[in-house]
Amino acid sequence: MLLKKAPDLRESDVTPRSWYVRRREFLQAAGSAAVAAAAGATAPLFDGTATALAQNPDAQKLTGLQKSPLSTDEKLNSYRDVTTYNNFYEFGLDKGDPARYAGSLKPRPWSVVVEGQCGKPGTYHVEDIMKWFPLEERIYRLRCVEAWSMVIPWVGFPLADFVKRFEPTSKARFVRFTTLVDTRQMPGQTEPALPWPYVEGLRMDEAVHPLAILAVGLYGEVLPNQNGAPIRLVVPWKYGFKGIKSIVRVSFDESQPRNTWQRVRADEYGFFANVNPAVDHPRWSQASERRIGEFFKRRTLPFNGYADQVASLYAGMDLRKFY
Ligand SMILES: Nc1nc2c(c(=O)[nH]1)N[C@H]1C(S)=C(S)[C@@H](COP(=O)(O)O)O[C@H]1N2
Ligand SMILES: [Mo]
Repeated sequence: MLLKKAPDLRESDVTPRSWYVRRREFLQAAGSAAVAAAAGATAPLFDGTATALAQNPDAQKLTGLQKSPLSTDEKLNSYRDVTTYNNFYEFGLDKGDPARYAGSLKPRPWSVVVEGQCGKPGTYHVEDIMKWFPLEERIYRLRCVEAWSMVIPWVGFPLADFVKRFEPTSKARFVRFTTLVDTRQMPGQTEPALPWPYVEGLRMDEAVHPLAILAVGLYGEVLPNQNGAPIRLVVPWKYGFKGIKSIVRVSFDESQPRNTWQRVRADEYGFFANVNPAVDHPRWSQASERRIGEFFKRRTLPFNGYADQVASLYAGMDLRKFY
């Protein structure tokens, strides 16, 4: 079966065996609400086509979207691929777990705390944030560190616009993002699969690069819970794990944050996480990738194909050392 990868291709093998042993208890802890939400996601994960759209009839549509010229024109992965093959360890380790169990997440009402080295700290409702900026559709490749990729039509706005609105001071050299911690809404957090909360960060010049966006939707609808509702980061030239989901805190920091995967295994996952076919993961090659829905592998491109736009951010840096 195409999507059954060798065990050495999993981020999850860094996690304690107890997770698997206690998985049954976890499923019980996930509760009936999550199980009910899973009812719509019991069909096979992957049907081998990238065309059949089966969007959620109850989802809120996002209208008046600008089409971004920064989009790729590659063939989209299907709505089903994008919403049933996920990494979101707060809901379990299997690719199908987020679609099955993320029904317990309550993405409205939702507020985001902005703090640190900036002129306008505060707490902001996500509905308000969505009105500050014109929403656009941005079609990007997502390249997971596990050597698979997808093409996803995100809806969002430039992270740069968000950052500038809070007037970061000259001391703000990094932007740190934090995911919700709530074991009721995110039952996977009862397990030590990762150190919670999930944390990610960008250097300020990366954060204000026009390719970096905050996404609030995909396929013209508000984000499904499993994709990081209500607001998540998308940085297309970096491995997918930089794309932190369900953000509750944005902090302007003086020093480089320790992101979650670096904390888990610093020898395998760095702060920069730029897609780089020339630097293998210690346990597998990064030279190629499998586009979900395709049989043959593709060559992985430096910076996930966005080198022309972003390579200059790293001029003079040894990308073997700063992986
Ligand atoms: N909070 C949180 N964010 C997360 C993750 C996670 O486990 N928790 N997984 C990351 C990884 S490894 C990937 S590849 C992308 C997957 O995003 P998608 O499921 O929307 O495709 O989310 C990233 N963001
Ligand atoms: Mo990933």
